[in-house]
Amino acid sequence: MDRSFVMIKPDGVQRGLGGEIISRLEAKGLKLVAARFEILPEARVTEQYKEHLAKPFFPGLKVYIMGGPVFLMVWEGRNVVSIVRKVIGATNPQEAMPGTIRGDFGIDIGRNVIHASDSQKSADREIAIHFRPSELTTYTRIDESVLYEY
Ligand code: D4T
Repeated sequence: MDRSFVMIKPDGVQRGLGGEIISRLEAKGLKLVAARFEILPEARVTEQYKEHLAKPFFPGLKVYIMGGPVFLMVWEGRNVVSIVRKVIGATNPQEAMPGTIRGDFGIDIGRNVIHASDSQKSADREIAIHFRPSELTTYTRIDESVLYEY
């Protein structure tokens, strides 16, 4: 089964959106297999946002991401990476469609509530940054036999 890395950012945590976000992913049929609530250390923020280190928005992004606790999760399901990207919506909440998490709950691009991996390669890389393999649980959700056609 495929896996994706999802992070409720500090603004999402502070605004009390954690339960709503988890509910949406659970209701979709995705399975939570790992989670941790913490303030990220600088080294993991730098690793997570490696591709953006030279961008003008990076210093502000780092201060914001380290400014409070985040909720790190690994979700599992068939095609989970592309499903979660659709559920969270466009990076800029002003362009994100209503019905998506960013479309419903955000306004500024620098406070876009949630992160999710944008490809399977990114997902594998990001999961490995934040979780040890032993932290990823394996279990069968009781509704799996009716969720999937085959
Ligand atoms: P993340 O990684 O947070 O899920 O966002 P996306 O994958 O949807 O978008 P991204 O990598 O292009 O941007 C990473 C992160 O940087 C913030 N950001 C981005 C910002 O503050 N200003 C900007 O101009 C851009 C492009 C928001 C998300």
